[in-house]
Amino acid sequence: MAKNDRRDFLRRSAALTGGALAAGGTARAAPLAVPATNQEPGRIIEESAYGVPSKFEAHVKRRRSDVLKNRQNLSDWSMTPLQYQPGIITPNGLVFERHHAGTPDIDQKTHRLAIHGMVKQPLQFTMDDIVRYPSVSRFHFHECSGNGLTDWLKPASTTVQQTHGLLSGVLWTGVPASTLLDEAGIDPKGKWVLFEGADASAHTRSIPLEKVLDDTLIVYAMNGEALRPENGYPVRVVIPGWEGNVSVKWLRRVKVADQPWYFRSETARYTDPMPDGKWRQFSMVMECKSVITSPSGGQQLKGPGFYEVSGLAWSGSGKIRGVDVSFDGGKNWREAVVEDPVMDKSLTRFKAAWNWDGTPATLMSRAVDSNGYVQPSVADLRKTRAIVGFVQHNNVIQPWTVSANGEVRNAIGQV
Ligand SMILES: Nc1nc2c(c(=O)[nH]1)N[C@H]1C(S)=C(S)[C@@H](COP(=O)(O)O)O[C@H]1N2
Ligand SMILES: [Mo]
Repeated sequence: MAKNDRRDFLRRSAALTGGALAAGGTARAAPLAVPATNQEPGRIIEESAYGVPSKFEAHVKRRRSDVLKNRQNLSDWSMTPLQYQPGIITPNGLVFERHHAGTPDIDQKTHRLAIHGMVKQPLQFTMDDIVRYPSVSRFHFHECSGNGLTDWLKPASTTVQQTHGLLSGVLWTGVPASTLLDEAGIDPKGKWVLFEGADASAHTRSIPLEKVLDDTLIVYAMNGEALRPENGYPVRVVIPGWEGNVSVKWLRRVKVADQPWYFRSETARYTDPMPDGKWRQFSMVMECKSVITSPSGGQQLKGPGFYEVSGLAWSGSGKIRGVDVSFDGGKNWREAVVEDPVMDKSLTRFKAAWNWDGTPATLMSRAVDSNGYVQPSVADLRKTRAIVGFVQHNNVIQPWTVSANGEVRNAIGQV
């Protein structure tokens, strides 16, 4: 940029933002005081320690839901603090957890994975065997089908962590499931694949072979290190774009058959009520969804002026094509900037400049995916779904209201 251009750009940005002051800076001419940290040496390197965040970030942690409190903690979940996450990657210590019977402690040296059923050659793998196969690393969102189930029709939760925090963005590393199945040799009559966990729930799902061969991964690492115990150490399944519960953790068994098994997780659970009174099964794709993470519920704006509205969008059936945002409860919509990289079945970051005039406002985002599927309102979704009780697969538009005093509140069902 030439000098004049740059000055011009800065002047235009300042006009848009109303100057640094309005964006929260405290402009003072006085020189900075020299802090104590400038005057004495800091801590020395601890070679054996695993790095942890600053003690001043202790509020950034996974939390349970405030709405559904379990009396026992064995079938439980904790949620990702999306309001504090910049970008599209969730650090491993903040990836949400969901398990049906606690986290097992499994030694990778003794763990075994079996492939059997309709295959030419049943096989058993050690972890050493698995990591010898050519690996792939892929960015994918990870979302529980129960994400949002407490907040369909009226606000129950306060923060975006509680409304949308059964969601994380991860770089998964592992072996394509097709590689291991090829090794065993699939019987041409094979159509479905069972995945079973080594935890006390022996969590099990039936997955169509087509999806397994398409993009399913047998994963041993997340975000550059071994899986965390709570996320499936030493090995789990990751089925991109599908509801979290099909991504079986602590994987010990893969079986091929010509039909699904109709497990409890496919009959009594993980089914959705429909308007005609029937229940739909095998509804595994997580449809296109978005949410504004900043500003979001429980936050407090510091007076009128410039705000960068920012959020996450994702779709289980493709890429994010675009995101529209509204500041007036859906009367007017404006295109947000979708930030690179935009990847298949991955969290995507969007941003929009907003000059808040200090009057009450309602912020909403609406994502469209590469198939042209538009994120629905509750009214839209009610045409095809029955919303009664704690229903799964909630991908409706999330409104946040900003009051004149700057308080941001969950306004689901209010606009
Ligand atoms: N073995 C096993 N796998 C499991 C589960 C479980 O309880 N046991 N829970 C499932 C559910 S409901 C979800 S949403 C995801 C959560 O994965 P995470 O804890 O890594 O976020 O794991 C799935 N895989
Ligand atoms: Mo889940």
